[in-house]
Formats: sequence, C-alpha cells, structure tokens
Amino acid sequence: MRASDLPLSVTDTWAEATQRIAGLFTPSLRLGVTGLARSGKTVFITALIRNLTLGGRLPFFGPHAEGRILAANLEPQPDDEVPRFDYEAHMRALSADPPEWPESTRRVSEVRVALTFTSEHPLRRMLGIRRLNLDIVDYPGEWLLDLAMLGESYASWSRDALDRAKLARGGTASDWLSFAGGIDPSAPEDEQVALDGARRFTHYLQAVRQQSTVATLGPGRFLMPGDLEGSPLLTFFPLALDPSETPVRGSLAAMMARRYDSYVQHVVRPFFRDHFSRLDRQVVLVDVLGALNGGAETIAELERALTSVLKAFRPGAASWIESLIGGRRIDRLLFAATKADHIHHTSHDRLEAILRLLTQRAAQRAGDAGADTHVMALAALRATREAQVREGGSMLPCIVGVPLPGEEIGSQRFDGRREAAIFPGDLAPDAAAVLSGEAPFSAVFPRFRPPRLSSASPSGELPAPPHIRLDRALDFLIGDWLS
Ligand SMILES: Nc1nc2c(ncn2[C@@H]2O[C@H](COP(=O)(O)OP(=O)(O)OP(=O)(O)O)[C@@H](O)[C@H]2O)c(=O)[nH]1
Ligand SMILES: [Mg+2]
Repeated sequence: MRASDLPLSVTDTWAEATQRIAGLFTPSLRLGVTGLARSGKTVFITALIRNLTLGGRLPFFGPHAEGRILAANLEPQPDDEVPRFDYEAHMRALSADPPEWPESTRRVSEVRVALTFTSEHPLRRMLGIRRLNLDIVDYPGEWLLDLAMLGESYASWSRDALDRAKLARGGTASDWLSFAGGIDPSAPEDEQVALDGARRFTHYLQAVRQQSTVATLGPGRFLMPGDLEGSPLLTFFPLALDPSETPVRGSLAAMMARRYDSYVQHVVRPFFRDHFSRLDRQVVLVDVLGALNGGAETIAELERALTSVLKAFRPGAASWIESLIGGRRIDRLLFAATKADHIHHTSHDRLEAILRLLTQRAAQRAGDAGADTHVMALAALRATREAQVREGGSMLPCIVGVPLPGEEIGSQRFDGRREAAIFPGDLAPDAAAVLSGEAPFSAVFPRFRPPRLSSASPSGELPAPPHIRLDRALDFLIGDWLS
C-alpha cells in the first residue's frame, strides 16, 4: 500500500487544505528602496539578497536569529515586462579579484525573494509553514528626482529650475543662462530652438552632476535617458513665464509646456504608478557623509530634493478595508544614512542625529499619517574595519580599508592594493550646527574597495558579507511580516 493510498486523517486533510490555501495566497511585500543617485540602492539590495539567501550574520534580525527562516530563494519577479535585477552580475563584480562595486544603474529592474518561515505563534504554526514574497525594484537614482514633477506645473517647474541655474557655481550655467536670456517665450514655436535649448540645458545639468557629490537636479531622464535616448520627450527646457497666464497657442512657451506635460504623463507617471504606488514599506537611503563633504549648500539642496520627492509617496497606517481591496500604504518608513563604515562607530549616533534633522519634515508628514518611522546609520557592505592608531601622545579612532586606485588624501595617492589606516575626523555633537555649516564636517576619507567575499573560511563555510546594522534594518522593515 502506498502512502498516498492511506486514508487521510482529519488533521492531515486540514493541514493539506491550509497549506494549499497558504500557497494560493502567499502574501507579497513590496519594499521601496528609495534614494538619489549613488546613495547605495544597488549595493543595499545585493547585500540584502546575499545575506538572506546565504544566511548571513544577522543577529538583530529576529526571525533569522530565532532560526525561523527555513529558506530564502530568488524567484521569477511578478512583472514579466520588467527585467530581473542582475544580482548575479553584481555579485560577480563584488567577488572579483580585486573586488569591484556594481556599476551605476541605467534601467529599472525587479527581484523577488521568496521566504519560507515558521511562525512564532502556535496557532499560525498549526496552520503550516508560511511563505512571504519580498519584491524589490532597483532603478537609476536620477529618475527619482522626477517624482517631484508630479502635480507641478510647467511654469512653476521652470521658475524653480531657472532660480537654481542662477545659483550654480563656477559658471557652470553661464552658456545655458545666456541662451535662455535671449529667448522670447512668446515667439512662434520652433523645433530647432527646442533641440538647441534642450541640448544646452542637458549639458548644464551634466556639468552640475559631475561637480556635485549629491545629484539633486533633474529631469532625471536628461541625465540618465535609458531607452529614451534621443526621444522627442526630452526636448524641452525651462522658460521664464508668468504662472497666472496661459501661453499663447503656437508659441514656444506653449510648445515647451506641452512637452513638459508629455514627459510627466508618459515618463514620470508610469514610473511612479508601476513601481512606487503600491509600496508597503520604504527605506530611504541617504549618503549623508557625501553631502556633508559638499558643504552646507549641498546639504540644503539634498534636504529640498528629498522632501519634494517624498511628497509623492503615500505613508500611513493602511486601514483594514484598504488592505482588503488591495489598497496599500507605506506603514513603516526607515531613513538610513548609508556608508557608515566611512566613520568610526563612535560617531554613528551623531550621524543618525544629523539624518533625523535632515529628514524631519518628511518624517513628520509620515508620522502624522500614522506610519512608523525610524532613523539608522548603516553600511550594507562594510568595506572597512576599525583600529586605534597612536599619533603623538594620543590614540586616534581610525578606519582601515583598501582605498580604490587613484584616490588621494593630501599628498598621498593610493594604488588600490594596499590597506591604509585613516582618521576620518569627528562629527560635531550638535547636528544643527553640522547641517548649517557652523561646525562643518570636512571628512577625509577615500572611496574604499568593497570587502573580499570570495574566499571561504578554514571551516569551508562561505563568509557572511560584513555589514553594519543591515540586520536591524531588515528587522524593522520586514520582521513583523515574518512573525
Ligand atoms: N564603503 C561603502 N561604500 C558603499 C556602500 N554602499 C555603497 N557604497 C558606495 O557607493 C557607491 C554607489 O552605490 P550604489 O549601490 O551603486 O548606489 P545606487 O544608489 O544604486 O546608485 P545609482 O544606481 O547611480 O542610482 C558604490 O559604488 C560604493 O562606492 C557601503 O555600504 N559601504
Ligand atoms: Mg544603482
């Protein structure tokens, strides 16, 4: 007699039925990894997958520490039209000899991590093993800036873009501004003027991008066009207009306003709708240290950009009726200062205090809407270790790592092979003074090589990718869904 021929007991039938139902209704959690260009999104997602699928060292990620995660596997992503996040290619770069960071992202991609776990609740355990699909999207950070254009008119976008061009440092905007100054918005529409203006405007945006440690100027597709390279959707530029007047039909102003609206309609709206409108949880990654290095102006720009981008999202506690009909809200929002391995751990509290102040407005809005918010300093992939180095009579808290080739500190130029101990400086205790530039943090740290991941330990086990607080971030972001 085969096992399948045996009559099923009531408990077996119940267990099978509940497992089937559980399989049919595997919940999916959409995690929004939000951040401007180079803030650390791709590295964060890669490290998260690596740690989950490999069972990394995650002592503060409750479900993992309690041994309740039975499996974590990559599965086909839910949207067939979106390419899969190239985890393997990113891991190849990180595991190379010498290790390299993944390349800057040029297109949108998606990944699903299917988690199998046992519940901590006896009743849920009785209902069988549970599964959760974790869905994450990666995209070029430049595109995020465009979310601020949702709901903004051409006239108001133009005024803001022109004001900021006037503040641009070192003559970066001079060619563009002198062109814009000679344009009559009421002149008849002219394709050549549109093309020429868009080209100059794009050059100006690219020049600012190259100079700045943090990218806050859009439109994003002008900097990272993706599949829109050469598209007519990218042939507009800002014009000084009176917001209370409607541009005359057939004028250059009307043409530019129409193209701006098309860009919002055909580029920004679908990007938001397809990837951000249904998020359950969100982590906002901010390269605070990079911005601090750019000085008070860069910090102010970063704050402005983050606040306007985050307005597009819908935080709040999802009501039961909303959850029932598939409506979603972001009910937990984590603000994370990335690359915290660039400073000694004794400064991490201060880094968190600075980020808390920087994201105060956005966090307040989310909190008022009923969402839980949290602030953390982390390094998804820790590239340094810490050491005390004697200098003169005192000990300096230093970080040690392999600076990338060509990086410089003072007269020292690094070759990409040897380790260096670096004293990055201290963050002042008064976060407000650091942000305003009264107590500037002009840190001295190079970009480091990623840590070596490829060699197995003497026991033959693959090494857990080093990180700082990635486990706490995971616990806050998804821990309760695995309870
Ligand atoms: N030391 C250190 N550097 C990091 C870490 N995460 C990111 N970086 C650095 O930041 C750079 C950008 O990281 P990415 O993950 O590519 O950033 P991104 O947000 O995906 O950038 P875009 O794709 O351009 O939007 C990397 O190449 C690294 O130099 C980290 O945890 N530690
Ligand atoms: Mg990226």
